Amino acid sequence: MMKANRYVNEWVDEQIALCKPERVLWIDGSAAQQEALRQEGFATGELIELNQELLPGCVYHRSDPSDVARVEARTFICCENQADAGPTNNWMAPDEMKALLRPIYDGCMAGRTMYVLPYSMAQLGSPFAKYGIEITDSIYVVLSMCIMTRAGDSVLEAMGDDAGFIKGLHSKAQLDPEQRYITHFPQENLIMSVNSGYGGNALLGKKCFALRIASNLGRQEGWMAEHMLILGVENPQGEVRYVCGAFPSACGKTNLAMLIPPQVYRERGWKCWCVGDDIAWLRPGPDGRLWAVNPENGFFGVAPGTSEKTNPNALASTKKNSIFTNVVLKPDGTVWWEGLDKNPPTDALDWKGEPWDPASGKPGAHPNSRFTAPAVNCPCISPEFENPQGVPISAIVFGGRRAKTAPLVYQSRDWAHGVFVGSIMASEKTAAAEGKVGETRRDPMAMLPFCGYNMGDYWQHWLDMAEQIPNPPVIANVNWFRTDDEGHFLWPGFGDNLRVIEWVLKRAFGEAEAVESEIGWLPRPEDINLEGTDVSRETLEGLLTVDRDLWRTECEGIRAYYEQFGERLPQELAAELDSLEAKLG
Ligand code: OXD
Ligand code: MN
Repeated sequence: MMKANRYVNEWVDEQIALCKPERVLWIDGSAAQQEALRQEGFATGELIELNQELLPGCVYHRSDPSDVARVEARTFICCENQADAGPTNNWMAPDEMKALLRPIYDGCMAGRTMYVLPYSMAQLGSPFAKYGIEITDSIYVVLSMCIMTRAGDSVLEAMGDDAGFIKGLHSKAQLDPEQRYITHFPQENLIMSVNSGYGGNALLGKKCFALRIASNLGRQEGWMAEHMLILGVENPQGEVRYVCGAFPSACGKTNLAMLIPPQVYRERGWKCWCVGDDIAWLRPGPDGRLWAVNPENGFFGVAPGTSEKTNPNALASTKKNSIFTNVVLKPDGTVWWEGLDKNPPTDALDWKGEPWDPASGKPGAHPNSRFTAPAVNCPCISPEFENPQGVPISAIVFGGRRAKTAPLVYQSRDWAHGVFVGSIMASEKTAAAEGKVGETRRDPMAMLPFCGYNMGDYWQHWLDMAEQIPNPPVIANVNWFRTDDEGHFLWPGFGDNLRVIEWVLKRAFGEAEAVESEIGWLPRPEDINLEGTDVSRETLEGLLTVDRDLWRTECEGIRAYYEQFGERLPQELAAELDSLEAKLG
């Protein structure tokens, strides 16, 4: 067993004194230790073994029915000044939050094992890499973190004598929703999460560290932590160009990250490679371009809707060494969820563990049920996935779900305008989400729940990055969800989205034409390849129109949204909005 450095040991000892576990187990990253933990999980019922012939290495887990999603209302940024957390984050002063949490953690691991898990976000030894220690009392969390990150002794070794690790204290405690807190102390690189066992709240490497804490680190150190997929697009000449994409939930982000080119593209030799499905860490490279790594090592994907048709690569990723949470459990030890196929099992258990009748109208899998799958399982995982230097980014696409306002695609005029385009991202609610259908939720850069400091300062950081990136990626906005007057989608989406990405990437290399509009550069209809689709030229023309009246109303909404940031709103963004309004007349 590798010995941790004294800073790690000191911090762990303090947490032992607070949580008072019966035992402490350091996670070494070995297969044997993980197997022993699986066996223990089976014995206590925390885990259920799945059919080892059909799903080798796979296990099943149910979370508490009150604990199935991230809890934004109970997620806090605890920095000294409330203004530094900004109007879009919950805030509490660090001392006050710690005083509130102390009694909740006091003795919370009595009779339990405390697991101490060293992990790395990004490839060990990469210039991007940051190391963390997660303390937890959940075997599910340990096994999930071993999939989602590089974990174990090798991380302690890479840390050496460094005191600069990210501290994460997690306990399921009593799973009490009233005492559930997901808290971040950016000034101490500390995360404290309690009373939840759900992945997004409990796998601290993901949203808590790789976005909320890392966004702070990026600002201090001159890089960016973003809620973005990373996709490599290989053209018939064998050249691979990389694009990052930020989308709010329910906009097909995982599908885009694992896109399969349309048949006519495949026949010509186009290929797509997944580097990341959720998070990108971006740094200026010595060549003046922006380089990206995916700091994670696995996918924590939404199961419902994932099928052989919608995303065969994601499905294939789950066929071994994966964890399924809150899906339907079939009597043969395999799993099912809505949208997997058209044959719901009739003799299975639902996500709560109760006998399930597909005719009941109740979903068998929770709508936010998940798979946790190793990235190496993905058939289209990029050969550059393990490259510690990352990949050079030629384009960034922002997107949302807009029935009418946003065209299929438009390109920003320059970096500052691109930051504006990201800052005004919005998505209309679907029936699946809370709130009124059609209501827009503004979600700048898809970072609304994940930006660990004032969003106004975050935009300023984006603007300031320009100086370090003389050769910046182009920035575009895409909208796969435009509808006709009857509400039918006009664009086929899925693999056909490559047609739009192709234009964006060609723009980055000066290989495609565009026309200027009030909102930015638009492709001419002939610039989007429609070969092999049944999208007509007229439909495409319609998809590329900009309705001035809608955009004038949009500007009012943006102005109202911007207002809450007061003087933290960067001047340049205020100027972009003024200029857009002036253009619209
Ligand atoms: C996720 C999310 O789980 O964005 O990735 O909520
Ligand atoms: Mn996400």
